[in-house]
Amino acid sequence: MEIQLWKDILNPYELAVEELLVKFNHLIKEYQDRGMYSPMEQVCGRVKSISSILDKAQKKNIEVDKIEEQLDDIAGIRIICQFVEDIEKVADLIRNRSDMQVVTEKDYINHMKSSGYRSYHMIVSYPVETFSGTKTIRVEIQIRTVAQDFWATLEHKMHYKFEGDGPDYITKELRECARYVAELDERMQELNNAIQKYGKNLE
Ligand code: 0O2
Repeated sequence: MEIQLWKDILNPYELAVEELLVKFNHLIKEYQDRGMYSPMEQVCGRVKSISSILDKAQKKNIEVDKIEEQLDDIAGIRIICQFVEDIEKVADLIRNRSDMQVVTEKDYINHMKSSGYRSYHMIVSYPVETFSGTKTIRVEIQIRTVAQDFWATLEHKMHYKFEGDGPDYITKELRECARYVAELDERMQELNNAIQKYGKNLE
């Protein structure tokens, strides 16, 4: 496919990522301005590179002209939370927005992947105003804790380094670390709840 054609395809996805970053970051600011705790700690986003779109399409047997129709994560937003309970709050916040429509949800928080990966995924449809009119595209939103993100970043690095076929001892060690991450998240959540309760009792 010609470069100009790729540019035309990816433009709306770039716009969607830019807009959603502004919107979610503004929301975080609104929480801060009101002196409230924000369930979102940090937001980042990206548009998949052409080479990784083609790689994924090949892996999933998707024809090039069906990529837009069948690939859900050309545009991706990642929302990082402090605590596990924040994840559901953020998912709810997204479900209640009028500027996007939830298409599917995947709960890898309660249903951890065999790799040890934990995250909450939502595919939303989102309209953008482009040169050639309104275009509604799909965006993948990944919601996870700081600790889950730390783990996923390292595992992703390993996955790419060894093209999905990492040494057994590293894969095993990563699974072990995923268990520690889950335990850490749970204990930090309990600690936070205890701190909140103690604060309320003092009041
Ligand atoms: P990248 O480079 O991050 O974009 P499916 O819906 O099952 O047919 P798909 O689209 O792979 O197939 O869905 P899934 O499993 O929800 O994964 C979507 C994205 O979640 C992945 O995109 C990763 O970003 C992340 N992810 C899923 N599983 C893992 C995992 O085991 N480890 C890590 N680190 N990330 C994971 P890409 O395109 O695979 O990668």
